Amino acid sequence: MWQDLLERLRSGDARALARSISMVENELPEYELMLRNLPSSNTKIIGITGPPGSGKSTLTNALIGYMIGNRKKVAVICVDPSSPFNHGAVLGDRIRMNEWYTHPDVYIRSLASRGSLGGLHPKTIEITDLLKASRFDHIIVETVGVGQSEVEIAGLADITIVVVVPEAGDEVQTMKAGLMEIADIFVVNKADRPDADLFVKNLRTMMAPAFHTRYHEVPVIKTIAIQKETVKDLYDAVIHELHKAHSSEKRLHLLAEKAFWLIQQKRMKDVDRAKLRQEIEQLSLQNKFNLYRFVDRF
Ligand SMILES: Nc1nc2c(ncn2[C@@H]2O[C@H](COP(=O)(O)OP(=O)(O)OP(=O)(O)O)[C@@H](O)[C@H]2O)c(=O)[nH]1
Ligand SMILES: [Mg+2]
Repeated sequence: MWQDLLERLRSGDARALARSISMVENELPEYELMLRNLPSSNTKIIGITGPPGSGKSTLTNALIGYMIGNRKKVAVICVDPSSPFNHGAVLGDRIRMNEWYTHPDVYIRSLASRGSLGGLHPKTIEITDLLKASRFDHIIVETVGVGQSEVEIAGLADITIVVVVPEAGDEVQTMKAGLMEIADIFVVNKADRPDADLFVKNLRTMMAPAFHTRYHEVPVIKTIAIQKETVKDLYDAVIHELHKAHSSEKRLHLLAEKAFWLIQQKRMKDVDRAKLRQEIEQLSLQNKFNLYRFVDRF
């Protein structure tokens, strides 16, 4: 019964959470009923994105340590691009966050993304809402900043951390514009590399209010994720930005983004290219095809 499952989920039962997630993932009977009855929640979602290999999982691992140290319960979702290398990525995350997999206050789950072009798992919103209904203080969603996923994460997370690594001097200029726009916090990881300071300086100049349209300066934080203690500044910045993200303006913006996405999913549910092609072929054979009459019925 979904009522019973939901009740156990709300009390923080990890097995009920795992079951609810697979129910939603596989659209098992009653999953929609459960979603329709989720309580409202104030738990915030922290998005972490950035180029492949920039150290997102290592940073997340260190962040979990800080959060646990502050007696918080943490859930982490890792969205992996579903490519032939998928297993490698999942394995990578597992190794990187290895020490937390069995901790009672930590829940870690990997989800495959929609396709090789990136983008989030189709049920990411629903799954994070399940986490919000359970007893977590922090929810972290890690996505690789390729394709669409970084844009989508910004529409889902209350704050977005963009993780980059120092590159030779001028290359800051060539950073994907999309990543610049969505960052609430910039992390320059692998600061043990030479030129890290120069890179940070260039990035700060670029992020200064005069250079972009945002009303506040985006913090740029240097970390060496493999040395966990360097993550303290990041943790403090996260807490600071989470307080700022509490505004009703941001909340409404995110809810509208999520509603838009879910409506889009719902409307497009039965529309698929192969089926369209088949129907068009049928109509064409009968010499009845007109593109505009055809799309009218959707
Ligand atoms: N030198 C150095 N290496 C680091 C640092 N942080 C992470 N690494 C290494 O960089 C590699 C990639 O780290 P991950 O944490 O897996 O990076 P990721 O961004 O999660 O990678 P994907 O999820 O595959 O995109 C690993 O070998 C880490 O040990 C750092 O601060 N300095
Ligand atoms: Mg990773």
